[in-house]
Amino acid sequence: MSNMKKYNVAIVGATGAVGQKILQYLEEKPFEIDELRLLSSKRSAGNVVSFAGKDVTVQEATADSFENIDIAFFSAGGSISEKLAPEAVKHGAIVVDNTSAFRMDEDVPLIVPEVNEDDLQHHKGIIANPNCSTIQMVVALKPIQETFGLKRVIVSTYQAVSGAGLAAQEELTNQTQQYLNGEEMEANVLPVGSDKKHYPIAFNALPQIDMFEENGFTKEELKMMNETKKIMHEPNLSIAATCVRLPVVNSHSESVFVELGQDGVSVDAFKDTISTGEGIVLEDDPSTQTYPTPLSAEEKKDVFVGRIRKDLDSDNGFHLWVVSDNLVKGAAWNTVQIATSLVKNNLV
Ligand code: NAP
Ligand code: 12T
Repeated sequence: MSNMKKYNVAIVGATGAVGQKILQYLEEKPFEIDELRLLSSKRSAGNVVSFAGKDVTVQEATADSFENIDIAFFSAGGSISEKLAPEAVKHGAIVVDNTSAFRMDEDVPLIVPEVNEDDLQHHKGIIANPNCSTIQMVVALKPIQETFGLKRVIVSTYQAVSGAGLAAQEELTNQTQQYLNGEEMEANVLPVGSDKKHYPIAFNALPQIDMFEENGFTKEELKMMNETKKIMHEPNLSIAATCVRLPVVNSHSESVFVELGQDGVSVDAFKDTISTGEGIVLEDDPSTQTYPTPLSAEEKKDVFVGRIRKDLDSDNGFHLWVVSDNLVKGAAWNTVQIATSLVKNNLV
């Protein structure tokens, strides 16, 4: 990289599922780091984490944690971002926020670099990383939008427990063990830690991710719908989502139905367009049973697409299956890509 300036970086939520992955991608040196400040709650303060061969002691995140920081990654939940991101900005840092706190604010760019990198130009200190399920879908939709136009999207998700944090991952492991031992499964975290009821996720499927809203959709579903319109600059797109949690550890899968802006597109033309999309790997061959799965996508940075079919009744309708690692492209890798783009374009 030509720009050899070194940056001071903070990670709020460094000990969490997403924070640990951000560390992993920063170790690949997308840009030069001078100081790295790892922040968490009181609980993990004092823990020692190794980064690029050096020990770094985790500190409690407070309003004063951001002195001299250039880039601050936030991944500790929405309420912590609401409280501390403005403090980081006051100290001159640029915030890349992984929570839903600021995503729909008009002043906050909501960025997937393959789709709308240019929206970074008018940032005011806070940049939002979209929801994991939104990110992988818009990467797949981008080449379709550009080549054929988009009229309507209907998506159903098959989401991994890792999206709900380390506690949810542990809950799946424990319940699986309990079930196999013939014991009663204990449920305390999913579908939503703070909601009234909890259901087992092991050997199950839960049609609730995040809280319900008055209109019957969950917040996760509404995030997918609203964030997609904002990122793709398609305020009038018809879009509906159903979000379901499965007993899968990592990687979200999505069954997506799209209606194109034109009729008569062939399957071959549609596949060609998908295969040229940035950040997309086409894995699609029924004759060899080739299609992406959560396990095949794990730890990879790309969005994988397969099962492309033309609808049998609607001449502008196509079906596709979209899989990506929700902690990688869905969270940590996308935030590191955003920071790298800020550095590259002298926006820090
Ligand atoms: P996690 O594994 O539960 O980790 C939570 C992290 O936040 C830990 O580092 C924890 O520190 C820290 N934390 C908790 N309370 C804190 C406080 N009061 N002050 C400072 N730090 C605190 O969760 P995760 O899966 O990494 O997710 C973290 C957040 O990222 C989520 O709440 C969500 O907002 C966001 N997220 C976004 C996406 C996406 O779609 N892009 C995906 C997943 C998560 P301790 O070790 O001290 O507890
Ligand atoms: N409820 O960043 O539970 O908006 O999988 C990401 C993942 C919210 C978010 C999950 C969630 C977000 C989940």
